[in-house]
Amino acid sequence: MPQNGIESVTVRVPMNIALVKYWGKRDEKLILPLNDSISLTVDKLTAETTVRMIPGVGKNTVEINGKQVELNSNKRYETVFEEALRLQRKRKDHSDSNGNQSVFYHFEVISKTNFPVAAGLASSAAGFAAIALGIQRLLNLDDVQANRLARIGSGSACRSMFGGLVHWKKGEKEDGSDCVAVKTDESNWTDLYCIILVFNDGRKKVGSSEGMKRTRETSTLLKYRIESIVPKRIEQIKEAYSNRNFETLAHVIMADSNQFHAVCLDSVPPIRYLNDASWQLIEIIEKFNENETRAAYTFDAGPNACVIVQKKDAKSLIYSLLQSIEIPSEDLKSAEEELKESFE
Ligand code: 2P0
Repeated sequence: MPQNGIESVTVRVPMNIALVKYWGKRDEKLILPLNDSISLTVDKLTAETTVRMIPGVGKNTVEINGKQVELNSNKRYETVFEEALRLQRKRKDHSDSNGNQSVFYHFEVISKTNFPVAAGLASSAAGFAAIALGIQRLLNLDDVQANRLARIGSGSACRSMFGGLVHWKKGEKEDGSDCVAVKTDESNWTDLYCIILVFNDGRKKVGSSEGMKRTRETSTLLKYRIESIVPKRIEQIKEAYSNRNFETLAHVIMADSNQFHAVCLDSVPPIRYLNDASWQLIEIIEKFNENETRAAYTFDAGPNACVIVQKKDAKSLIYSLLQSIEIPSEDLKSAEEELKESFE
């Protein structure tokens, strides 16, 4: 142990964007959600992560984009490492790659994301999914164990491990054994693009965990959303995705983003994640969709937008965006040239 003499692995894991949002936990320790959620994997935004499992007692360390994470104020990492060691101890073989018996290990994680961390872009999802996948390889864990490991790091991380459209089922059991993420459609809809607009790459004022707790404790709309809205929307997304019905997919995505922000506003004190730029983007998309629904916006716990569009409409959407933000003509020209290269 670690298995196969491997003590260090590097994995690259993508982020995911929720189409029907997860918001609210029924168990904060096990990270069990109040509702199912469903997400699309964004292949090009990744966390490349090296996980080392080092024999002997020592301090765990996590570095993200060149900065050490303060593990005392970020307990989730220790929770994941402790759970990994618990799983390892359950195995019969406790010897390391040299055949030495050892039950003590510590972890070193070095992660690099190619997108802003903690700006409502689900960076923690890709990060914890990468750690879980790394530990899975080191310890030969099964997929359910790895999924749980990702989830107790960050709930939405369990949706980043499969690619394509992923359904995170809340489950019913108290121990969380039926709370798992599954890939729902074997064939990926490959010409869906996700265009990310970063309006603010700073840390958000109300973190997701705190926001979810506040909403669960104070919102009167949340219960209605969970019981009467989410289950239908999950089915609508699955059906629209498998039928490649973009119009229905887009309507459900936008409605659910709006409802998620509505329950945030319905919390006490209210939580406001969208800013003026986010609202401007919503208006641009409404206009772009005037004659035919060709794009869908969705916002997580921050002002940055993710716009989902089919490949055939991506270029015209970007032109509409560039024109709407009135940038100087030379910049527009160079942006157009870059675009040509990206889409041809
Ligand atoms: C989601 N979000 O479904 C929702 C939509 C943000 C808005 O999952 O406390 O970082 O680690 O379980 O996963 C962000 O919350 O929260 C999130 P924890 P997480 O993607």
